[in-house]
Amino acid sequence: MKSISSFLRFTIHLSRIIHMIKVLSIAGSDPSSGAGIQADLKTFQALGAFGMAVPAALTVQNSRGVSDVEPVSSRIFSKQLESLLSDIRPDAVKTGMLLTKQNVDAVAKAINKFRIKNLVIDPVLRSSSGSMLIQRSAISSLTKGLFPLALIVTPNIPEAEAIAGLSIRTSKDMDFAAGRILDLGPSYVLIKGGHKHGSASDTLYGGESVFSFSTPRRAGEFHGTGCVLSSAIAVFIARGLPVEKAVENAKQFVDKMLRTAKPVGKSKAKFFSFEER
Ligand code: PXL
Repeated sequence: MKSISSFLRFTIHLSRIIHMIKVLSIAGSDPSSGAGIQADLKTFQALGAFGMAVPAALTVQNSRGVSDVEPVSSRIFSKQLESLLSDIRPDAVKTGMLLTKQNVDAVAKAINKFRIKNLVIDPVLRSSSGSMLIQRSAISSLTKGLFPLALIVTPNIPEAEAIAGLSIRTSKDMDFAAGRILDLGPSYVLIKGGHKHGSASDTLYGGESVFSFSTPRRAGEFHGTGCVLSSAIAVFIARGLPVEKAVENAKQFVDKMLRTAKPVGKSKAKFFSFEER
């Protein structure tokens, strides 16, 4: 009896070592690699997960911003999802820039078909430089077709305003917007940048209570913060942490990355180096 239970414990220990946490990003490509699938993959790597990526769109981009976008054709995009997911089962999936209605619909179809439960949606609408990263015709598919499948969606304030259809000035407005977003079907919504002044505060709605996560506001203009945050949340969820804990750990990770971020190009925008210090 004793030998069976120690054998079982040994097997569980071994499976923890052998089992890789696998996380998939479905998002846009950013050649400067501060955002998009490239930043997502770096985040997965930094946090010890096996990262995978299906690009939904290409951007023409450098440290100064996005100057053009083009979708990956829905034919080859759908085939990538089908081929990958029929073989490898990710422990969590994160979506970012999806650009077209066809590609949003293809993601919804794949998430349904492969019964992916740990879905993190970063509802990317615009780049910081102002370029549209989603077509107008795709927004309702994103909110009505994909949000209901999400464990958590992570809008910033302008995205939450656009999705909820109201402007957010007070914390009451934010509560109201969160309620409207939760009505679309995700289990949780994290509204980022709750207080525009003072500390960088994000608010998580959907659980038993509302949680606020504050980290110091770091000086400078940063590239890819939203991509890295949602990717880190996906890794911690893939590891089996409850959503509140996953968000807390991901916020701490982003704050650590902000401390070592540096400009890499001709603009002042700071990029994450993924060095830990
Ligand atoms: O940070 C939003 C974002 C997401 N995905 C891609 C991007 C950007 C911003 O530029 O380029 C591919």
